[in-house]
Amino acid sequence: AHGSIGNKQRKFPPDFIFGTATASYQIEGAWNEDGKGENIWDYMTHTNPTVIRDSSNGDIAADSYHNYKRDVEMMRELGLDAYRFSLSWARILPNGLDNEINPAGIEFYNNYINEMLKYNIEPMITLYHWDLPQKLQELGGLANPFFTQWFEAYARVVFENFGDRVKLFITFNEPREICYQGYGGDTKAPILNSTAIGTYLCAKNLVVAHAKAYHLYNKEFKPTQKGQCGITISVNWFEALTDSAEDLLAAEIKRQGEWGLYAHPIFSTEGGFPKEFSERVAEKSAQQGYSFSRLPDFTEEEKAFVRGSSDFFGVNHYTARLVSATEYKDAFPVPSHPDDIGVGLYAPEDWATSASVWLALAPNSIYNALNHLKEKYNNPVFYITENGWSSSPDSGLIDDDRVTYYRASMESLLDCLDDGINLKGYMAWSLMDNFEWMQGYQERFGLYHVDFEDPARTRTPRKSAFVYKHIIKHRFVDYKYEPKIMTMTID
Ligand code: GBH
Repeated sequence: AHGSIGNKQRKFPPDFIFGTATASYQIEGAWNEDGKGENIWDYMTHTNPTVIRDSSNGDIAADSYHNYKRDVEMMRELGLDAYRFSLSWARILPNGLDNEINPAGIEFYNNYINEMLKYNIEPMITLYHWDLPQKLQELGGLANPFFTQWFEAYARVVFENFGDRVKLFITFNEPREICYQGYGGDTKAPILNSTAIGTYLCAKNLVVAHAKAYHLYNKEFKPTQKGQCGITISVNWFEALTDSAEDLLAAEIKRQGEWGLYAHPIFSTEGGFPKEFSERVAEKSAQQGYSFSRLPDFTEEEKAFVRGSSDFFGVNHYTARLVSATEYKDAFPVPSHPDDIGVGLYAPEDWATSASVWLALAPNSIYNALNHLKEKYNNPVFYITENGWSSSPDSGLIDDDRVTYYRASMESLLDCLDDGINLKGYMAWSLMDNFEWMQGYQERFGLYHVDFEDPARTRTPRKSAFVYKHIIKHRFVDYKYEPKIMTMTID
């Protein structure tokens, strides 16, 4: 279905929203300025710097706190319809709770939002993109059931202050990365390494916290503010390596354990955690000598509260893997979340590779993932809230591999639209190079290059920025377009 069909050039409808995405800790810097409190990334990178590949941190990052007008100028250069960014919880509530609100934090986000609105760029706000106030982590963070109350209180402050102008809210970015990597593992703050238990406590509390924020918005704010509130889940595509019954089941279990844990309670008609995966964890827990399943239950009341609690399904999609019941399996520790899933993963060698070990260009994988979600969850409204490609720090401005990746993504989006998938918009990750979590500044995802040696953090458009701009403006993928003199203008 790729390219033009006959003479008919496939086009994006005029109301399809194109944007870019970023996250507070990855771009803002100003980690202790104007009353901001400490968060778990400040704490981890300061007390344990070597967990980051280049021992760096987000103290300054792209310094968007001081460069926000330049950020908005870049959005205008690209001709974006929307911009997705996240709020630093501890910049707004330094201790995490709502008894103390930091006016400078509110003012910063007001300035950022107002600058976008001046140029008709629609802000899309993520409330939580991984930077929990450290004070709340000391109380257990997302493993504490009271987290749901803390998050609801924070959400109220956000809706009250910004909801008059912001109409698209995302509660959480990527529950799986928060719970599996941060609480289960040691590849995100707070590096808790509680794989068999922490992962699942976090999963339960996170979806309930999401639902609390959703219902709060729905009851108290939506009637006057008239916006939408959703969640963003990382949904890479997992397909069976062969057609054997074992591999087909392995792929389904992988999908359930990977994203179904978060999507099923919210988007399915029956609610709760996915069935086969829940049974598997219950069985293993019993074999392992636990008197309870390591995966917590929902009460019927909780199930009903969480079910349907989202106006849209935000999807972060980057890549795919083939799944096998028997091949390519690592030696998983027992008990652990990977052992609960218990499958092997494989990326074919002819998939182009990026600067990130996990990120390969898989054929038409946006379509494959969304088509699956459409069938499973009755075609909700979708946004692709992240999608992008990494290069090495010295790879320069001519990023042909990123151009290839984005063009492939565009074709996949058009396949989604052709097929009646309810897809409303697409956010490229990322507007600019930023602090890439455990990889520090060693992997770059930006449409704009950022010079991290330069105190001004100068931003320069890459070739991919011109190509993306051309797509947004002309609403189709023009393979003949070749930016030669890369001078950016605001059209
Ligand atoms: C997104 O996660 C994040 O939302 C964003 O902040 C981030 O900058 C962007 O991706 C690019 O990474 O190193 O083998 O342990 C995407 C999903 C899942 C990608 C975990 C990195 C680490 C795999 N992420 N994965 S590994």
